[in-house]
Amino acid sequence: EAAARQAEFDRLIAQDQRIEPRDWMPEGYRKTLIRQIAQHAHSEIIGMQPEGNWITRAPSLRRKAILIAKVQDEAGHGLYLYSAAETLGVDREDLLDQLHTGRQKYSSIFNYPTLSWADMGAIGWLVDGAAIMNQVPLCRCSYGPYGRAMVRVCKEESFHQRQGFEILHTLSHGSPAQHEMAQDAVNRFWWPSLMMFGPPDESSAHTVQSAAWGIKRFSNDELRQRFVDMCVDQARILGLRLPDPDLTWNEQRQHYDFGPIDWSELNRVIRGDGPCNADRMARRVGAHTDGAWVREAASAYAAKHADRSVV
Ligand code: FAQ
Repeated sequence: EAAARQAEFDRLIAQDQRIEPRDWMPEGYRKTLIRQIAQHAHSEIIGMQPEGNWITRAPSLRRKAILIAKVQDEAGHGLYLYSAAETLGVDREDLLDQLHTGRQKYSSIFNYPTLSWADMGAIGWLVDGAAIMNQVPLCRCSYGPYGRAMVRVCKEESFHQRQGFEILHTLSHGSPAQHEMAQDAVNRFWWPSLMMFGPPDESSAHTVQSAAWGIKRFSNDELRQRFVDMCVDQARILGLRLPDPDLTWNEQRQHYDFGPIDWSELNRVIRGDGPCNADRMARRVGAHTDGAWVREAASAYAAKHADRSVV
């Protein structure tokens, strides 16, 4: 019977059909999805912090309203993703506990500080841009609940990306000081954004298996290359430079060549030793502790409500 279940799973994957929560799945497939979806969810909620830093200092009411909406969307993406992870038989409380005790990761990019308003532009343009490049193929992920969650998330991310582009475009075409601020933000966020796609293919532990399972549709390096190619033209429209002297069009490859990435930096940040890792974790754990009374009150209210509906 075990062989028949495995064969049915293999058939669904081979025919590019979806695996749903009640279907049998190999333990490794389940574990990989829990790891990736949980990391993704954690990234969304930790990713609220660098932008939250600028809500009170947005340069206009319009910018403030947009930024609040964006950060709220990120909370929503987190909830969506935790719910998708729960369909695999894990508990949200448990996933949060693993984040808080450093047993699960979140994206390296959110461990960099946001030093100026222009960073809101660079995050929108580059970080959300990289997120879209990585997540559009995930809409076709073999696991149904994750793929479906990605459809809505990607629509919202593309709005986020455009608002970032617009912030940078405005600053870049503003006063010399504003242009300088925009350029400085791009200089700081460019290389960390390329690292978001993960280690190079030859040292990516999971790519081959995840591709075979229809979770990953493209490798880390393939998506990173697409992202570089897309950004070069957009930077031109923005009137900003990408901080890479080696960036050149390669006629033969029909892609841009780019300079070497400092992988030791990515490894350091993933290990917990980036500029803001300690800050981000302290803030997250603090918010969770401070929010305990809200969770208790909500549970008490739900219990009371459940009693009443019985009567
Ligand atoms: N940071 O074998 P691989 C967003 C880990 S976008 C930290 O290549 P895989 C939107 C990796 O998990 C950001 N860790 O792994 C937003 C693995 O860990 P392990 C979130 C990284 O999974 C915008 C190990 O290294 N997006 O939040 C990173 O096949 C603005 C080996 O790597 C997603 O999570 C990294 N950069 O490929 C929100 C997308 N790279 O096994 C707010 C979904 C790798 O030690 C504001 N995830 N690692 O536990 C994915 O597509 C994949 O998981 C990859 C990594 C591509 C990230």
